[in-house]
Amino acid sequence: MLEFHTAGESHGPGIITLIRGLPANLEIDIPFINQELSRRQSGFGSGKRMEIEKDEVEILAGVRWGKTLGGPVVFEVKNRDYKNWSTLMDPRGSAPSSYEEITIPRPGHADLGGMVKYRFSDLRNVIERASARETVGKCLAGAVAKIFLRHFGVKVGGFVESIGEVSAQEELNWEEKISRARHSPLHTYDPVRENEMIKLIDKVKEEGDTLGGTFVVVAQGVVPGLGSYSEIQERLDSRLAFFLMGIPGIKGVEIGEGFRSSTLRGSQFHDEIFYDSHRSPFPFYRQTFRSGGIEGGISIGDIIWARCAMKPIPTLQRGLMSVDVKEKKPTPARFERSDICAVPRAVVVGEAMLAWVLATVYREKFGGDSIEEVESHFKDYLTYLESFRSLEDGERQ
Ligand code: EPS
Repeated sequence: MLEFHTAGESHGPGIITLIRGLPANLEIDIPFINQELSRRQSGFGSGKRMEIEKDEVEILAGVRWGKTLGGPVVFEVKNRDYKNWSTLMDPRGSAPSSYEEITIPRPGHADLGGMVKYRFSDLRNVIERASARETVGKCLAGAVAKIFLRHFGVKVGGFVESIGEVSAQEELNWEEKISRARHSPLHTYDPVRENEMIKLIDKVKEEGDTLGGTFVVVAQGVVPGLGSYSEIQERLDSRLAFFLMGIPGIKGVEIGEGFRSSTLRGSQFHDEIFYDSHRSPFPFYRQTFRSGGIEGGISIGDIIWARCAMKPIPTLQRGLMSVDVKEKKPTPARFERSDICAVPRAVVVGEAMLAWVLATVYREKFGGDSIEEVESHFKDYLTYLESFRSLEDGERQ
């Protein structure tokens, strides 16, 4: 079973990612991981923190001379900002003789629930782990998943579709949207709407407010037959929804045109099935992708895609009304340096989670202790998929 865990606080020494279940001999492409980490840091709408951090991975365990050893792998990304917090966030020692506890929870944040749950008097204890800084670890796991998926020809991408009330509208295919988003400061594909989005972010910033939006994540080259209708834990759609919903700030997830499907007739929604003996390895295909490439919890061998809705960041310069939990007095929520809009960065985390879920199902279906064994089992499966084609005379060996 492929699993990842993250540890670390926003202003602590660093973020740790532990991955279990990787096959041995998988080459860990460090420049690629760093590139993914830096994509997560780029995106218009970020606050001052991103000027401090330049995330770079270090490997602490499980890899020798660039290749996995088959045991748990541990990565660390140091927090450069820690040097400014080394007293307040020191893992050793004790609290300084005088410091101010944070006692005003922000509406929409984990502050109040976390304080009650863990019996904290200082909200700093909640803020630090609930921070989106933790998504460094999610992106790292996703980058490793993408490296693993290269062995099976799977590519994962994504793009921002809307910021606040402004939506990208240009009619383009998946490839074009993904490739344009790679070069856009908002990770979107429609330059005209992008200008409007940037203006909107600037305006909302001046108003002391924040913004949400939507993004889409897409996987190409996934074979059919991953996941299962059989049990809830095995469904590819439920597993994808779980990991996408687990990204901080995500309030809605749909697979394909999930919400729109409720308003369409069956004849308008379902993707009809076609056959072409020239398609390899699998000859059955669709011309529309409204199901998001998953039917009955199983991949159908076409593009897989999902859309996420992100709420506006709960840390507002113009603090919303709250209550000081110590004084029990109505007080505006306190402002702590934050981002205005995190949607352009969240899409990178979304891609990471889609890649992660796909890596887990590939890992389960094809087993193996080394990448060589996984590849060999995968090759057998491709031969099986080919058996659905009736080969033309020239193709027969
Ligand atoms: C975050 C607040 C900001 C963000 C941070 C998440 O940090 P700070 O409080 O230090 O200004 O920039 O995100 C990251 C540091 C990151 O790397 O994503 C929050 O409150 O969640």
